[in-house]
Amino acid sequence: MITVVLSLGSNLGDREEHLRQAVRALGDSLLLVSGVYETPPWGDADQPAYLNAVALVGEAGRGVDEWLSVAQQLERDAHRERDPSRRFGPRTLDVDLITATTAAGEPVLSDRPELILPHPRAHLRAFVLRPWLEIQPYASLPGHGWVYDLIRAEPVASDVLAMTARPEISLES
Ligand code: PH2
Ligand code: MG
Ligand code: MG
Repeated sequence: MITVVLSLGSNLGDREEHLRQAVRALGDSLLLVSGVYETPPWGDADQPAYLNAVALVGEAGRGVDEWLSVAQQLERDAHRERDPSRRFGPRTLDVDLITATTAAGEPVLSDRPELILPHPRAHLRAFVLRPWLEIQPYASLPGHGWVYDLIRAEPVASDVLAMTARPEISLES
């Protein structure tokens, strides 16, 4: 079974409910889910703060392309509207594939434009790395090293300090 690390983010509407709905829809394929963090917008400062979390998922027979379809369906279910002029703009729900790993522990790599794995900006994003570390303390990002080291290097380290854990929000049902 291929396992996939998914990043979940929301900064429009009922952010908590968008994350909760997505996790609920993952059903039995949900293996682990992190806590929720309030995070300042990254990449495009002119938008509301995000709630972010990370999930580890896997389902027998499901490859990375099927997981990309699942992610896009979850976004559609949250009525995500795409603004082509704002690549890093606000959204009801964003579900990104961060890494995928085979049963033998090998990373699944992809450089097709519709699906780049590992995610090309994951190593720069505290809102991905911090919750990921929580559920997989020994995770590494292929090409970049241990997540534990990545979150201690600038500029990510400063961004981690600007995030707030929201322990009162639980995505586990
Ligand atoms: N997603 C973006 C752009 N900026 N900033 C934060 N804090 N969290 C996100 O999930 C996020 C972002 C586009 O994918
Ligand atoms: Mg994204
Ligand atoms: Mg996305």
